Amino acid sequence: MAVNVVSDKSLAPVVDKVAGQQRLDLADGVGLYRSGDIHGIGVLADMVRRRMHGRRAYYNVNRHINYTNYCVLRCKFCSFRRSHAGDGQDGYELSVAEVVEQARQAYEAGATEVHIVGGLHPKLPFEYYLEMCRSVRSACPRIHIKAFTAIEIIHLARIARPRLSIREVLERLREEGLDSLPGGGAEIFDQRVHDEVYRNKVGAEGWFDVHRTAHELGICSNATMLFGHVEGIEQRIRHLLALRDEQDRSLSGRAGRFNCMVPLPFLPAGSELSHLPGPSGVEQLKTLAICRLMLDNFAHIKAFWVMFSPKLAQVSLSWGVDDLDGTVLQYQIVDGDQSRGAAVLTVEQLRRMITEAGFEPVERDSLYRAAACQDRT
Ligand code: V47
Repeated sequence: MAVNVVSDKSLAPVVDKVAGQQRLDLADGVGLYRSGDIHGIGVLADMVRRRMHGRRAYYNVNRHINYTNYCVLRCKFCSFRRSHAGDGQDGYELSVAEVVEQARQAYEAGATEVHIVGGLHPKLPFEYYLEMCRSVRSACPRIHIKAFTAIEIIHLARIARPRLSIREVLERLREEGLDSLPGGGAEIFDQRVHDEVYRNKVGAEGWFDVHRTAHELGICSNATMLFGHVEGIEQRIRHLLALRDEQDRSLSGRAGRFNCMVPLPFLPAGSELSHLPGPSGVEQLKTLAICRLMLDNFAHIKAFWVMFSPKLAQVSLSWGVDDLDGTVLQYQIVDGDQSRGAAVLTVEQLRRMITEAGFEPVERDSLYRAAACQDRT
């Protein structure tokens, strides 16, 4: 490959490695972030993306369900949580019947997946979560239930009576219908950032413990990185390297794996860090591209359009992204005002976004199989 795909000559060693399909290291990742060559970085990520997926761009038909915004944690980046003791009027918790009703409506409208997460509720018992999976499974027999971040799984292990191990919690949930885990709660795997922004949350060790155990059990999961708050670029690259190492271990001997990487741009509004600007559009595109370049053992890079905006997500298809998540229908995690929580794109809108960007839209199921989506009766 000619070095002139990039105008920043300091990226020449990275160009050679990408051309030779060699792994990038910490210095390469930091160099990419420091470079101002946003076009060159995009071209490199697009080469890798095209090698893996051609011009295919994936989406799914899904619904996100947030069962409660009550949370015992106080993460500074979060605008979603409410205190159960009542520091606002808009705390809520859904009954199992309400969760099932939302899932059923989505299922009947063609959804193949529900993504169910919530705050760490101080009172709901373990049985509530089991019943939720059981009832959604019974109402929507063929839907894929992607539910509970690693942090919620650890919370469930603590509140179960008698107390259960992570493995036992995952096994019980799977018996009731759980199919996979979303990637939330990873934030940035760095102790300094952890202590500054999400001090009371379990750290990297706990997050990896849950995902490792899930993969050992054959339960696939996703990975995330919350970027653009108080972390530095070296911490971001170390985060990606930790995920890459774990994926190596899963791919070489466990029954499950990370299905995709979901970088999440920090959205400051309504959070305790609302004085920060959040990542710029260029920083967002760069991060997506760098994820594609660093994570050579992750099949998919997802730009969750709700957080990036549909327009930036569309452009990101040329910066290494191959997946836009789905139709979504309501999203509350980054919107403190529940009345503004609606977010939805129709299948037609998603497909048009992809086609206009020069890619071929492919509806996928939760495990990235295209054909399975055709039969969902
Ligand atoms: O864990 C919270 C993040 C995550 C903010 O696995 C914020 O397919 C930005 O993980 N600004 C939840 N981000 C969302 C998530 C996710 C979304 C879509 C798909 C998948 C998947 C996973 O959102 C939280 C946290 O890391 N978050 N607050 C904020 N103000």
